[in-house]
Amino acid sequence: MPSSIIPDKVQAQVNALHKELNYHAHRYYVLDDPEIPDSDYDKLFQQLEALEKQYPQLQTLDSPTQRVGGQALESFSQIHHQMPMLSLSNAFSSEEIKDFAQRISELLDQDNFSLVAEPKLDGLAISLRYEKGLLVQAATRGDGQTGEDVTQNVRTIQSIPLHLSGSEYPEVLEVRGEIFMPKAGFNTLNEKQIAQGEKPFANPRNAAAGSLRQLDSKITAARPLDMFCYSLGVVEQVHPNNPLEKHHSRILKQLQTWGLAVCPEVDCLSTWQECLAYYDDILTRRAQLPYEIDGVVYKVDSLEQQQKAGFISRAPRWAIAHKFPAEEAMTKLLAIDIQVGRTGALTPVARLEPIFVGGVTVTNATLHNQDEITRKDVRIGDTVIVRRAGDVIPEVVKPVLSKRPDNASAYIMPDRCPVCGSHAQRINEEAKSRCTGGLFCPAQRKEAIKHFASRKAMDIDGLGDKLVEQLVDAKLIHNIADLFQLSEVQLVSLERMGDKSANNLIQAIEQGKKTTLARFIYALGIREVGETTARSLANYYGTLEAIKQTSAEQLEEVPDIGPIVARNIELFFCEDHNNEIINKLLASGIHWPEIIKKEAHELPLAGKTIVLTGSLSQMNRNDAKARLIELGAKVSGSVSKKTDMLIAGEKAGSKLEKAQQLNIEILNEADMMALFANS
Ligand code: D41
Repeated sequence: MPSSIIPDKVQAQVNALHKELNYHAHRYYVLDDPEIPDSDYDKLFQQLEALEKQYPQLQTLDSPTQRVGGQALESFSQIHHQMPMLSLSNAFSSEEIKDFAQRISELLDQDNFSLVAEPKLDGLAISLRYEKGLLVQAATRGDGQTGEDVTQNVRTIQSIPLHLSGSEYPEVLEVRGEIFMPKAGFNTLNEKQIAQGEKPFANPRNAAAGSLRQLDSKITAARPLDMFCYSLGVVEQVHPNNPLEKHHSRILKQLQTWGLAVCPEVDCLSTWQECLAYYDDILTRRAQLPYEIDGVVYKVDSLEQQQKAGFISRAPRWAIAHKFPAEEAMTKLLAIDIQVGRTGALTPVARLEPIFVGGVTVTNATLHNQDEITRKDVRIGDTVIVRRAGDVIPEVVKPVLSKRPDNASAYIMPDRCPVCGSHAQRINEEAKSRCTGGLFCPAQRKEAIKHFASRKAMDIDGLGDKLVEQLVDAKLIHNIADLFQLSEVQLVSLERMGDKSANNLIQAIEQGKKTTLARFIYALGIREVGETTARSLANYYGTLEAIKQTSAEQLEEVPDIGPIVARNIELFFCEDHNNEIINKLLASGIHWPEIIKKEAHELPLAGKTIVLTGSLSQMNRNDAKARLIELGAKVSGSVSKKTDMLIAGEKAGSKLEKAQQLNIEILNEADMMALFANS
C-alpha cells in the first residue's frame, strides 16, 4: 500500500542507500574497480526499489533506480547551447603537428608551454548540465549551436552520475565529453541483433549514435554506453572552497573528484616530439584499447595560454586532432577466389581494385564464409566498403547498393574444392565448408608444408611459400618428411634455382633438424594446436612419446587444453599415416634437447607480476607475453604497486613514467631477450 507520510527513519535509510549505490556504481562503471559482488549490489538496489514502491515520493530524478528509461518521446526538443560546442581542426601528418606547435609558440610568444594529449574517442560529443549537483539536461552537439535534448536517454548511462559527488562543485556546471560504446559491448549487442534477425551495426560509433537517439529510453537503457569527459561549458558560482583549476589536466582531475569519468590514457607532454611518440604508442595499442579511437587530440594545458591563443571561426587554435589514417575506403570487388587452408577450410577471398586504406594498399580482403557473404549480400562487380583496422586482416564491410551493376547476381560458394575437385562439406554446423580431399589435395599438402617450414615452426630459412609450391607442383615432395630427402641435384632442376641457392637451402634444411620439442609439435600442424598449446604440451610431458600415449581425457589436465583440442591431439596420433611421417622425420635426424621439468614455483619468474609496454622490434607482444607466462610470470595490463617489473619497448609512455615513480624494476627489450635466452 503506497503511503504519503515518510518516516524520518525511512528517509534516512533511502539517503544511505542512494549514497551506497552511487558509491558502488562509481567504483564499477567509472573506476572499473568494483568492491562488492554484483549480487550484493542487486540486493541494495532491490531494497531501494521496495521503499520507493511503498513511498512513491521517494522516487527522485537522481535516484539510482531511475536509470531504466521511462515514457517514450514523440520527438527530441532542440536545445540552444548557451556556450557553443566548438569543433576541432584536423591534422593528418607529423609535419602538421610540428606546425601546430610552432604556431602556438608564436601566438604565445614563448616556447614554454605544456600540452595534454588524449585519445580521440570515436563516439558523439555531448554536453551535460548539472545544477546544484543534479543532472538536469543532456544535449547532443548538433551543429555546435543547437543540439537535441537527450536527457532521458543519458540518465540511463551508468557511468554518468545523476548527482555529482561531494559538495564543493559549482552551482551550474556544464561538462562536455564523448559518449561511446565500448568494443566488448558493441560485439555483444551485434551478436544479439543478428540472433534476433535484426541488422547489426556497422561500427561502435553508429551503434552509440543509434542508441542515444532512441525516442524510447528503455532501449537506450539496454545498450552498453559509456562516457569520458574532456572539457567544460558554462560554469556559474564555483564553490568558495574549491575554485576551478587553471589547467586543463587539473580540471580533468577535478571532474573526477565530482564522480565524472575521464579517459585513463590522458597524458601531459611538453614538446611536439613527445606528441608524436604518444601518437605512435597509442596507435600500436589501438587494437587492445577497450574502445574505438580515431586519433589523438593535443591541447594547450594552461587556460590562460588557451585564451591567449584564441579561436579561428568555430575551432580553438590551442587544440588539434591528429587523426589516424582512414580505416575504411570504397573500391571495386573484381572477383571472389576460394583459398584452401591447411586443414581444408575453404575461404572466399575478395580480389579488389587496389585501394589505399588504413595506411597500406589493399588488394585482397577476406569474406570469411558463405553465411557472411549472404548476410552482407556482397556480389562480384559491387562497389564495396573495405575496412582495415590496425594490423587486422582487411575486410569487406558492405556493398554500396546504389552502385550495384544490373547484372550482379548473388554469390554461391562452389560445392567442390577448386584445387583438387573433392566435395566441399560443412560439418557440425561449422561456418566454413571444407575440402574433403585431405592430403590428397595438393593445396592442403602445400599449406601443411609451408606451416612446417615457417619461422615459428621448424624455421627453415629460405623455404618460403613460393618454393614449397614449386616443390609440390614438381612432385619433388609430397609431405613434410620428403623435405629431408631432397638433394641439390633435384633442387637445381627447379626454375630460378641456382647452385648456390640450392646449396643454401639444403644447409638450411639440415640446420632445421635441430629444434625444440615445442616447435616440432607445433610444426606437425595438429588442428588448433598453436604455439602456446604446443609449448604447454612439451613442458607438461617432456617427451613426444609421452604425448603420443596420452588419452584425450588425460590431455585435458594440461593447462589451457580443452576437450576439443585434446580430442584433436588424440585423433592426430591415432592416425597411422601421421605416425609414419613422424617416424620418417625422426629417422632423418630431427632432434631436440631433453626437457628438464620444473615445478611451478621453480620457474625463473614464478610469482612475479610483469607489465609490457611500448613497441618491441625483435618479437611480437603476444609471443613475449606467452614466453613470460611460460617462465612463471603473471602478465598484467597496468602498472600498480603490485607490479614487480616493467618491460619497456620503444616509445613507452605513461606506464614507463608510472613505473619510474613507483620505483619498479625496468627492463628494455634487449634485457628481455637476454632473460629469455638464459631461462
Ligand atoms: O575524444 C574526443 N572525441 C574529443 C573531442 C576530445 N578528446 N577532446 C575534444 N575537445 C574539444 C575541444 C577542444 C573543442 C573542447 C573533442 C572535441 N572538442 C570535439 N568533439 C566533437 C567536436 C569537437
